[in-house]
Amino acid sequence: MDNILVIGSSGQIGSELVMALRKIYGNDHVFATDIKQPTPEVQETGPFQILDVLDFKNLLHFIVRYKITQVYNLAAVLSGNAEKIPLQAWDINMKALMNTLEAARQSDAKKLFWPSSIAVFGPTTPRHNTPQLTVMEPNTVYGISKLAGERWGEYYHNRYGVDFRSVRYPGLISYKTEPGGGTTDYAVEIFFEAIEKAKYQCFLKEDTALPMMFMDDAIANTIRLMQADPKKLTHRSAYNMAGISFDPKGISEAIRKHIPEFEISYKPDFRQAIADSWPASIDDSVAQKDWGLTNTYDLEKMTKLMLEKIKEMKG
Ligand code: AKB
Repeated sequence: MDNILVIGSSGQIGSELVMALRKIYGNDHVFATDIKQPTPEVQETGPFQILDVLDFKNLLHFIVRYKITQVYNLAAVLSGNAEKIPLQAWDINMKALMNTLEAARQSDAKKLFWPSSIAVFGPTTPRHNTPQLTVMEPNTVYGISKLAGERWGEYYHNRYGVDFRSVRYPGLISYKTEPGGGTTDYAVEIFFEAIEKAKYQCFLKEDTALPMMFMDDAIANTIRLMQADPKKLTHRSAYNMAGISFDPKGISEAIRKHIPEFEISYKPDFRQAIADSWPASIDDSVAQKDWGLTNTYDLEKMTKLMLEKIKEMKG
């Protein structure tokens, strides 16, 4: 029987991943942890504990005490925030990863998921349909930490047999918990503001296309990768994950089909340069072939659901 530890369970991915894992593995077998309070759903359905992944002794103690066999480590400072505090962001992102890699090496929690990002690519990477293996020269703090993390994950796999698995997440779109400090956050904010104010001022230019994915697909694919036969995994750094590709103009037109009076304006800030260094679209055929990555939401389907759910939530 697997016991699963989710680190960063109060964040945008963690709060939904915990619920999906509890459905599969049972409430009592999925331990949610974070330095922030959880969502009511996470709190009410199973174990939650405050745990700082930067504290190695406590982390290892937790893993041994609760006989953890799998870890999902989602703790990270995202791209926009990392540019404001470069050295701290580097320390936090790297230490959080290294602590879980070391804990995996020293315990039975050998299976480790850690999210990489499209931020591992940079301005010299082919921008369209970016291949799995290509030039990688990220020029953001977050991207540099993600690329270094991928290399460390593969190293711990090859050297110590840690069952490290990772994907390069595109921007993730969800309505339950808002993201914090990323460059793709606009694609979540826009839905909330469309409903609340029927207008949105975007911090990226209208034609800045980026790869994105609806959270349900991201969660299903993450669990699919973790359940995949290890013999089928040809990459132990991180797999490209494409989802759908759109720009602010495209998403605003999709919203206008439901809210005709919706207006968008553009005021690019420092995050424009980050977005400009990232791919506009990604090729994830290797992940499709190795472990069956699938995407079920297109822009229209996602827009309709996001607007319905946010309206419901706002009552
Ligand atoms: C960010 O914008 O920083 C993240 C990411 C693409 O990794 N959403």
